Amino acid sequence: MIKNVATTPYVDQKMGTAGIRKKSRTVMQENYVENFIQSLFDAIGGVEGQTFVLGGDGRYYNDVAIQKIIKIAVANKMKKLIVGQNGYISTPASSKILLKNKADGGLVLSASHNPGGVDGDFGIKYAVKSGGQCSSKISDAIYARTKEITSYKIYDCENVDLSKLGIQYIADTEIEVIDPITDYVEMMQQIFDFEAIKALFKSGFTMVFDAMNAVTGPYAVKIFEQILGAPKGSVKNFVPMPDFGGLHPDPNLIYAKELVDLMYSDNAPDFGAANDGDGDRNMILGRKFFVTPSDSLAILTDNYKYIPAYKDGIYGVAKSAATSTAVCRVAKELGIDYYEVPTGWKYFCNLMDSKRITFCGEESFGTGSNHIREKDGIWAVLFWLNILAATKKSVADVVKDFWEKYGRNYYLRYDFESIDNTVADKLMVDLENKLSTLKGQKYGKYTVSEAYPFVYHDPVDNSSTKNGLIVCFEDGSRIVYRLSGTGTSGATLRVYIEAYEKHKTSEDTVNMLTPLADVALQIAQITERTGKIKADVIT
Ligand code: VG1
Ligand code: CO
Repeated sequence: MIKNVATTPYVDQKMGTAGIRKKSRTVMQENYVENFIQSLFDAIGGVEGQTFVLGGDGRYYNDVAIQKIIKIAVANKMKKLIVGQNGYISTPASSKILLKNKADGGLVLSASHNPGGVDGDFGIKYAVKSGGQCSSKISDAIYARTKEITSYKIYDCENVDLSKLGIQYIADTEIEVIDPITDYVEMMQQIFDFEAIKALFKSGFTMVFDAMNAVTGPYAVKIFEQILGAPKGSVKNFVPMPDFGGLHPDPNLIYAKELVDLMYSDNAPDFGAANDGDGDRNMILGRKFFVTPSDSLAILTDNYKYIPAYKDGIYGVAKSAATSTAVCRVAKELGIDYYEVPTGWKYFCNLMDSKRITFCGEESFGTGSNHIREKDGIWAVLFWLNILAATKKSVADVVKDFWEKYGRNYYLRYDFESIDNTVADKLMVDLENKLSTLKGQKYGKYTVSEAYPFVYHDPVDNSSTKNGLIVCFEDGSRIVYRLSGTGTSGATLRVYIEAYEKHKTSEDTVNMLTPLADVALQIAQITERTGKIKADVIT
């Protein structure tokens, strides 16, 4: 019943920042998923005798793609597949399940924070034994294989019933359908002080968690309402839907509008949070108060002692280069190491494996720790709840006290979307060539102190990765330019702007950063080259 099916290569199956990410209609083309999965299996030397974890965020085509993957895995003689019930697993839960079962690999069917639906996006993330997404070396090998594939193997059988928990066999492959929530919840209970958070809710504390009709809904209902005692109804949009109910499941001030409006109204609860499509991103809000992800990472680090799992001490911390330098100040104060890596969670994994870091984060609403090898949305929310329970402070007071101690890094990301790829590439090449001439240049009150391409040397595997261009100014402000690696149409230029103030900590962020944003446009000639006079999205 193993069929060998002849196929022709697709030339665009290259992974970006986090797996392969395409328009749904692209992925729905004949043999598209089949080619990619067979190429992946080939490139890693086959999967005979191996165990994989498999699931997704439930977006459109999750149900079709998962059946194809199961049948290809069976035909390739995989020993065991651990599949989330109904095909669902959040990205952080998948990493946990992979590590717990010592599986060889994991596949998460998700385009993360990108919209879903037939006209939305689809994607596949591939994790290796260590629980984190594969290195560029492996993704390059997979890409090379996709360009030469001529056939794939698939097992000819009925679709597998993924609704019932338990074990079934297809040929010699064991398919175990698991509840994807249990292990994850247990892990959270081991990390945080659930009793303290329960007491907080008992005292009348209120929260709203917006699952954005995506994968974390059932995890959040279980943890926040059923276990911790948040009032029923605290978790909104908790039923995962294939098109996320039309929402763009990106937890930021723009796309999590319903939550943001509530948190800025007079009926705001004490605490608000949201996760993205696959549950690895988080947004944290207080009453009429927004916590930037960069500050969040720094604040969690500064408050590690309140968390049972970390109270005895932490290793270092890491951030992506584009993330603000707030956490670096905390690391210096705590006397721990800090690292700056390229954008993409995979770059943190070697640092975690080698016990160099405990916490890490990205400006793009991602925070996490060495409990798994992915960023973790619910973990970040629980960390905040634990801090609030321990300190009895409001979110705003926690953040303001932090600024008081360390000063404030005003921070925004400006995205210029759907730029012609050639124009975007040329902009970056020309800008890179210009960097060496920028030192000492004055732009209004800003003088360039240094400008360089960001190159990361991994201290563990000695690999080098170039990602983004950095311009620093004498007053400590920074601009970082890079092209997105998760988009599905044209290029997105991301410009990250940061200004540090030791004492002026209660200004308006946009007012503080607009002059520097104008400088950023000028240095890279963004308007001249793209025709855009301002960013499409500012977060
Ligand atoms: C974006 C973010 C990056 C994040 C990546 C995956 O990448 O900027 O910080 O790691 O998405 O996030 P890019 O290349 O578009 O800037 V997700 O939630 O896919 O797993
Ligand atoms: Co995500």
